Amino acid sequence: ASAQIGVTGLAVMGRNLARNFARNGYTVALHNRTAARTRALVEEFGREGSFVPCESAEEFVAALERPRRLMIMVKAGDATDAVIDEFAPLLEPGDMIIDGGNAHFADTRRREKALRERGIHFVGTGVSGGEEGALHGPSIMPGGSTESYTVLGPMLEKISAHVEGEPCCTHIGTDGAGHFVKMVHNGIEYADMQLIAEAYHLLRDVADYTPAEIAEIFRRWNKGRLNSYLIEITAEVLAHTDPATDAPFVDIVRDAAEQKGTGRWTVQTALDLGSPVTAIAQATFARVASSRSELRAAYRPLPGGTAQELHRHEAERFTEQVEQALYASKVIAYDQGWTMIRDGAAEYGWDIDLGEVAKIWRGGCIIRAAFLDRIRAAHAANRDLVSLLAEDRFAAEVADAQVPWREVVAIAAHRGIPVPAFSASLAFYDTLRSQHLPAALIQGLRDFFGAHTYHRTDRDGSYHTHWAESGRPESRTDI
Ligand code: 2AM
Repeated sequence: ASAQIGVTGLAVMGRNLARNFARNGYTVALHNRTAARTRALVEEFGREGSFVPCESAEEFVAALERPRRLMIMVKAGDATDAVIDEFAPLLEPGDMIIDGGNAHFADTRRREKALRERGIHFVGTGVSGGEEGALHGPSIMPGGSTESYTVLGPMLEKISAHVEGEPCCTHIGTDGAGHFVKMVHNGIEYADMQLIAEAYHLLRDVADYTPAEIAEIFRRWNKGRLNSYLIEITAEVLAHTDPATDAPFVDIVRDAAEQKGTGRWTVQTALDLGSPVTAIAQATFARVASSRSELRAAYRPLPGGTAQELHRHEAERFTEQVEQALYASKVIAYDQGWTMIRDGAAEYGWDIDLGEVAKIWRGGCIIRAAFLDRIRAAHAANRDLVSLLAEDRFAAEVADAQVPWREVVAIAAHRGIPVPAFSASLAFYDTLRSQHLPAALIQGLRDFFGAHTYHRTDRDGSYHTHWAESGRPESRTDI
């Protein structure tokens, strides 16, 4: 036994993580259902470090130092269960199975419980950053026991991305906490991308800029408070021309967005938790709607808004307004994500440090961004922070942005340009800001048709009004 870690499942993510461990000086046992992949890795990259290629499961397990650390990098779902079933009988109490795939956190909770009963640590781990991240340093979100993190943490921290010397890896919480947080990361990613896409749509259709000009605008924004990986690559994609046609790349791509499902999981889970992740939900639905060609065909003949030409100086002013709207919406979307993490932690009993989540997303992952530093600082300064908008600086920024934000959403409505995530974020801001919400009327309607009762502003207790008879309220707590 000579390997500190073993990786089974050597498709691109597993292969790159295995190489990352090896490049960081660890001896890595390699295994794959189809042995050809194992051999290919060693042939191509064997010189990068110390690998122990293994053909059989027994050989693989025997190659691992104790406590064994066995990382599974197979397709999420049934394959993960199949591989666990294959390896668990070969392991001993104290050994660790690390699932670095994109598992649903509920599956991770189930697997962790089953393996814990056999004395095996199951560490469901979010890994973000795609192929490049896996190789050069991803953001890593391990769940599982604290005990497992003591052994595994230093290795994961070593191969993770680093920002200002700090690793983008921390113990998130027990059992499924890591995969839960990874899921919310992806939900936030959906919202961020949708907001960026809406900003592009507005600059293109209202300000009449070309994709190349908009690329320049994003480049400029990337030097300011919006500085982030997604803004950076937006500029690159918009600046790209299709070599086959010389057309802007964005114009030759079909406008039907796809998804692998983590955004959908986030929204489904948010409904169960009662977490109002409206920007993430709108982003997810916007992708779905863009792909419903039969519905788009039915709606296409319908009238839209009215267009007015903008003068150049107006276009420049509008661009600044869009930056404000984008920033404010982004703060809301991220805040909703953090609320959901807090809700998940409360529901499942995870002790999640919300500032640490921001810390480990500063590098390696898709939503890495300068402003995560400030989210981290806000949560670190106040561990009971309910919302980013309860922090002075974020509150001031969003307050400063609110007039242009409203103008941008109004212009979009006038023009008939869909901005579901911008407007959902603004509506969320106004909902939570309002002194009075029409929820009072909803309660009245519920009481009318279903005797569902309501609470009064002037007295404690539950009340039901005798709508058909006296119209008098009757206390339901008294009876
Ligand atoms: P393969 O190379 O033998 O197909 C991504 O699909 C990775 O998961 C691949 O390494 C693949 O192995 C592995 N994989 C998928 N389903 C699997 C299963 N049921 N058992 C073992 N490995 C599996």
